[in-house]
Amino acid sequence: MSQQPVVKPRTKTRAKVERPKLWKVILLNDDYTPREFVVLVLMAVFRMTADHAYGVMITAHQRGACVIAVFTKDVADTKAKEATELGKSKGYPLFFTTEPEE
Ligand code: TYC
Repeated sequence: MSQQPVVKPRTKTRAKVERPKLWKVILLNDDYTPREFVVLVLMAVFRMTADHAYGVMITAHQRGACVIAVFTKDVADTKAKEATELGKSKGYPLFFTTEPEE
């Protein structure tokens, strides 16, 4: 008796679970907002330690911008807006923006 290859149809399907796209929150440098204020905003809105906030602030100050963290779009937009508003409330041009991660 000759052997036949057993060919099983693959009928199993696997649900595709896509991860939500993440968005970067970016801090932009400006010439007017005091460094200490930037640090306070980073600590308040992004729950950073003083050291981490200082590092992020100084990076933005020296390079023009610094990626702060990634979140889902809603959270990134809300935090960027909240942080920008804090600066605005004191008359500072402090600005946070968001962009999608590649
Ligand atoms: N460049 C500002 C100054 O010299 C400080 C500053 C740092 C402002 C980072 C914004 O994202 C910023 N007072």
